[in-house]
Amino acid sequence: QWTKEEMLQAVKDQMPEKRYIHTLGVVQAAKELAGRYGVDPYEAEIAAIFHDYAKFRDESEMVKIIKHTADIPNDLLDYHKELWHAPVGAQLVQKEIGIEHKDILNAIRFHTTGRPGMSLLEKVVCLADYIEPGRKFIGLEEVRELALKDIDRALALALSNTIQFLQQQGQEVYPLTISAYEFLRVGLG
Ligand code: DGI
Ligand code: FE
Ligand code: FE
Ligand code: FE
Repeated sequence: QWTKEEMLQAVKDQMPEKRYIHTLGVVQAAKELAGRYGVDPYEAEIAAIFHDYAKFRDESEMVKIIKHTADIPNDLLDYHKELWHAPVGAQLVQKEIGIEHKDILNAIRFHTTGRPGMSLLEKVVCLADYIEPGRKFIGLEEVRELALKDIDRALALALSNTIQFLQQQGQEVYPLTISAYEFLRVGLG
């Protein structure tokens, strides 16, 4: 139904130029990871295009959507606003763009926190968001190198870096972020 150009334009309309450039970086990184790990490159691309779709929606609209959407936990409202755009984005991409593909919607929904038992597509989008070419985090080069060899180790390190960073900032870490990390770590043995 939608061409790639139309999807990109729909996203571009939602955000400032800087965030759109980030989105293009995530698309590139997600396609590379998809190729490496045998994920459908088309699904990875669509999820990456839309992953930050709701990033600049009004706070009040996001609150409304979280309250009214049965499968978005309301406890998110007790945590940092930065967490809201991921599940709200999945909901809006379904309603406004018409995407019904569950795995794509989950990749958008969990791109910020991760979750235990992530699908490969979810991992690709979450990791791509962290390693895209425009990012500058401490320890990012190590995650980029790991991403070439072992997606689980790379994602575990990315989540661990994020958790450490938030704790250093005195910010509360959402329990799902912790359990996503724990789940991956147990899997690594
Ligand atoms: O939307 P992006 O900036 O591309 O990246 P993102 O969706 O991964 O993360 C947005 C922000 O959310 C980022 O600054 C880190 C923060 N974040 C991730 N997990 C948690 C979190 N913030 C809190 N307070 N708690 C978390 O568990
Ligand atoms: Fe995001
Ligand atoms: Fe709810
Ligand atoms: Fe992002």
